[in-house]
Amino acid sequence: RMTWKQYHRLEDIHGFMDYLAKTYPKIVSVNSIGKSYEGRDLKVLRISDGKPSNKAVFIDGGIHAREWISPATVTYFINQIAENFDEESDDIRDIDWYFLPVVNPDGYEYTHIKDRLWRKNRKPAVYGVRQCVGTDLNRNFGYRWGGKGSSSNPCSEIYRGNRAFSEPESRAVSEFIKTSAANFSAYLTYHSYGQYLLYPWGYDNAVPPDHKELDLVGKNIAAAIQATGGSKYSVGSSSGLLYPASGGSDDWAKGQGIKYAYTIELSDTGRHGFVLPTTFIEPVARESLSGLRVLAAQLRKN
Ligand code: 0X9
Ligand code: ZN
Repeated sequence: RMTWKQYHRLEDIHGFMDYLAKTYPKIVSVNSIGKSYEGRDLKVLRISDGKPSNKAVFIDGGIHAREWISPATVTYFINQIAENFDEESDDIRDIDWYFLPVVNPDGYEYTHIKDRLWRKNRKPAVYGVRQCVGTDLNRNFGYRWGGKGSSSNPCSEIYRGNRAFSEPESRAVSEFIKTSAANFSAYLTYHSYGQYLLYPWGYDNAVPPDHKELDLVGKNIAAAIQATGGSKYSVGSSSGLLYPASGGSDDWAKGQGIKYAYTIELSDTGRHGFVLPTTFIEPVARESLSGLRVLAAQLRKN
C-alpha cells in the first residue's frame, strides 16, 4: 500500500499507479513509454476528463536516483488529483496531467539496494581500459548538448553520454513529449535539494525572451509554497542561480516550445540533503502541491 510516511520501491510506485487506473478508469490511464537500460518500465500516468479544450502538463521525477523526495512528491500529486478529481478546482480539472514519477528506475532501485547516493542511470560506458557505469540523464538531453557543466568522462558524476539522447530513459521522455497528441504548455521536473525554482536557460548565462513571465510565475509559486508549509524557495534562472549545466531536460522542453519549463529543487537546504528523513515527505509534498495549483491557475489565465 502506498503511503507518504515512507519512501517506496519502484514496484510499489508502479503498483499504485496501476491501482489508480483500475479504480478510476474514466479519468486515469497508465502507459509505459519505454524501458530503462535494465529493462524496467517507464510508466506514465495520465489524469484527464477528456475535454478537448484542456491544456496539458508534463511532470517528472527521479531523473537523479538519490533524490528520493522527488518521486515521493510526484506520487503525492497523483494521489491527490486522482482521488479527489470531482472535488478539485476547475484549474486542476481543466488540465490533462501526465506524470512520470521515476525517470531513472534502474538508478532508483540501485539506491535502495547498493548505493544510497547513486545519481546517474546504470548503463555502462567504456573509458579506455576502464569501464564506468552511468550517464547523468540531466546532461543527456538534446538542447545545446555537450556544453558547460557536463563531462565527456564516463566516470564523472555529470557524464553527458556519448551523444544527445544516447540513453533509453532520456530518449523515451523526449519521444513521448514530441509525439504526444497533447500540446504541453508546462514541463515540471522535480529534483532535490536546495529549495530552488529554476527556469531556463541552464546551459549558460542567458535567459529566454519570456524570462520575466517565468520569473513572476515562479515567484507566485514560491509564495504559495511558503504560505502553505513555510519553506522558502529562491527563484531564478538555472545558470544564474545555480551553475551552468547543459543537456538538462528543462532546457530541452523549453526548446520544444513548452512555455513553463521549471526545475524544482525540493527540500531541504542541506542539513539532510538527499537523505531527507521520511517525516519530511508529507510537508514537502503538501506545500509543493500548493505551488502546482498556482501554475494550474496561471494556465487558465493564458
Ligand atoms: O545539476 C542538475 O542537474 C540539477 N541540480 S541537482 O542537484 N538535482 O543535480 C539542476 C538542473 C538545472 N537545469 C539545468 N541546468 N538545465
Ligand atoms: Zn537532480
